[in-house]
Amino acid sequence: MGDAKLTIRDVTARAVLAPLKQPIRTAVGTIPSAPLVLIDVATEEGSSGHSYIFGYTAAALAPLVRLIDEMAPELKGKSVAPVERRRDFDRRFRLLGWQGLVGMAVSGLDMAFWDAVARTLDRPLVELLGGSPAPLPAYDSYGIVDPKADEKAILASVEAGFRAIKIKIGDGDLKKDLTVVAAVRAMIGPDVRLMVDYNQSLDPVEARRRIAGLADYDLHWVEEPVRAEDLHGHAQVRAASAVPVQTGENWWFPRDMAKAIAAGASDYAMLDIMKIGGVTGWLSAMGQAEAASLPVSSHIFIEASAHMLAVTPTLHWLEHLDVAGAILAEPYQPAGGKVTARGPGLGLAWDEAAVRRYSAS
Ligand code: SMN
Ligand code: MG
Repeated sequence: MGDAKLTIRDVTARAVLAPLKQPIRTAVGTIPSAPLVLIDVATEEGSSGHSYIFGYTAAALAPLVRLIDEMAPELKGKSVAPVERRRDFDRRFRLLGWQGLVGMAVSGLDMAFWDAVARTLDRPLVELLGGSPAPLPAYDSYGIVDPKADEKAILASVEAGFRAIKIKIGDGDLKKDLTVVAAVRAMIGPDVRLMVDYNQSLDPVEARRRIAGLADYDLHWVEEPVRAEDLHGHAQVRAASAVPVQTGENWWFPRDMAKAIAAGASDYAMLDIMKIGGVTGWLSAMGQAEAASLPVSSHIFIEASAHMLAVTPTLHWLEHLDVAGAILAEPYQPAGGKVTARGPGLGLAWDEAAVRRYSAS
C-alpha cells in the first residue's frame, strides 16, 4: 500500500447560524438557532476532512473562527496525524489552558483530522477504530416542553420508534416540574424511558427536594441537577437520589472526567465530543468509563457520536438532538429510534447553498 501520509495544505473555518427544528429551551436560557463553526481541512494529496463545533452562543462564533484562522498557519505542511497534532496543541496552549474556546477549536480540528484520514481510505471512521456501523439506541431529546403544544411531536417520536424521551425542566418551581413530568409520563406510557435535564439550574438542597418530589415517575436519569463544575454537589445529590444522576456534557477533556469519577459525581457519563477533546479525547474518556463501569451516552453531535458510541465498551444512549441538519447535504436520519454511523469519515458533507444562506461570518 502506498504511503498513506497526509499533509495539511489549508485549514478554513466558517461560522453559520443553522436553523433548529425547535429552539433549545433550557432552565438557564434558550438557544434559538445553532451557532456552528464548520472546519474544513484540505491536504496536499487532494483529500479533505470536515467537522463542526457548537458555539452555544452566536457571540462565540467570530472569536472561534479567528482562533482557528490564527492556528492554521502553524498547521500547514504538517501531517494530518491527529494524535501528533494534539501533542503540538498541548504544548502550544499549555500556559493558556484548554477550557473554553481553545479546547473547542482543538477538538474541532481533531475531528476534522480523523475525518480526513478515514475519508482518504474511503471508510467510515468507526471502521478505522475497530468497529462497524450499527444501529445505536437513541433517545429523542426535547427542550422545555409544553405538554399540550408538544404532545403531537412527543407521540410522533414514540411512534417513530424512540424508546426514550428526554425533556428539560427546572424553568419554574417543583409544582411546574411535576405538572410537566406527569403529563409526559402519561403521554408516553410506562414502557418508554423518561429522562429529565435541569441544565445546572438548582442548588444541591433544592435538587434533592425536586428529585424526591418526582419519585413517582420512574425517571431514567436526572441530568446536571447542579452546576457542572460542582462535583461535590453532584455527589451529594447522587448519594440522596433514587434516580441515577447523569452528567458529563461539560467535562473539558479526559482530565475533567477523571476528577468527576474520583468525586463520585455521576452514575453515568455523557460525553460531548467537542468538550471531551474530539475523537482522540473520546477514545481516552471511553477507557475511563469502562474502568469505572460508567454507561456512556453522547451529547448532541449526532454524526460523530454515532461513530464513537459504536466502539464505546459501555454504550448507553445516543442523544438525538439535531443541531447541524439544516446545513448538511444529507442529515443523519434516525430509523426505528436508532441512529447508525455513516461514512466516509464522519459522514458529513455541507449543503453549500445552506451554508451561504445561514452564514454568520
Ligand atoms: C443541551 C444544552 C445546550 C445545547 C444543547 C443541548 C442539553 C442536552 O444540556 O443535554 O441536550
Ligand atoms: Mg444536558
